[in-house]
Amino acid sequence: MPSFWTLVNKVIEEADVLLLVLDARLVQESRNIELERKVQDAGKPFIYVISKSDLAEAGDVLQPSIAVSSKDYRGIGALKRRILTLAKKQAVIVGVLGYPNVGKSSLINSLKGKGSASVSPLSGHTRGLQKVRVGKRIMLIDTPGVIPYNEKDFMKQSVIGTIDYLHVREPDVVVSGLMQRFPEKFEKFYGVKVTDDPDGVIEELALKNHVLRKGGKPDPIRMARRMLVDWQQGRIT
Ligand SMILES: Nc1nc2c(ncn2[C@@H]2O[C@H](COP(=O)(O)OP(=O)(O)OP(=O)(O)O)[C@@H](O)[C@H]2O)c(=O)[nH]1
Ligand SMILES: [Mg+2]
Repeated sequence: MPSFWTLVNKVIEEADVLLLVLDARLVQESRNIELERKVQDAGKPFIYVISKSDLAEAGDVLQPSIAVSSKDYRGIGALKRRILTLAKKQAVIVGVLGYPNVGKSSLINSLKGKGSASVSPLSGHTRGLQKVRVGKRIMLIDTPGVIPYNEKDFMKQSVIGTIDYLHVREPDVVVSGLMQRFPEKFEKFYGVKVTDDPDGVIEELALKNHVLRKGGKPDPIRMARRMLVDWQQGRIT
């Protein structure tokens, strides 16, 4: 299989408009500067599509952007109109780019109005390029998520779901970081007080939920992995 960047270059070349899909919960973290540079260098019109906007208010941070949700169809009609306005031609090819798991395939299905692109909570689901026609004028190209070379930031990838919950090695580190960043969300979802000792909070939850090791001690790693599932599947909002 060709490398991600080979596919991405091909899509950028072929497309008339590019959608850069970002996660509303972590807009800045889900940007990929290398990808944005390529799109800008190619001189192609693009839109930041802030996906999963049912899970968080992203605010008006990037231009040009539009907030959408594939769960409740928010912003989907408006996005379709924006694409057609930008294209200035009758038949438009639209490339859909972004990290694994940000919701690219789901977005394509919402634009089409029925399931055509395959979706999964595990990252790296879409392989190769998939073309999906929407109405008479729009052809969408679904892509696998872009993982930049030299990306060592496992925290960021775990939080976006680029590394899915099955593959995160240190879920306790990720969940501690998330709790410190979004204490209110975790307090509301789990009914605990998030203190400045996140490991203690994970242990408390492990005890409360009977996530135990042999001998009855709390199992924070297993508890943290469960919490990461809740986060990555969008239950903690
Ligand atoms: N709450 C919520 N969840 C979403 C939304 N869009 C996608 N998801 C969920 O996010 C996960 C990933 O969705 P996909 O559409 O497969 O993401 P992708 O970017 O195509 O992922 P890859 O093909 O792995 O690169 C799935 O569990 C979806 O149900 C949304 O608007 N709201
Ligand atoms: Mg996909």
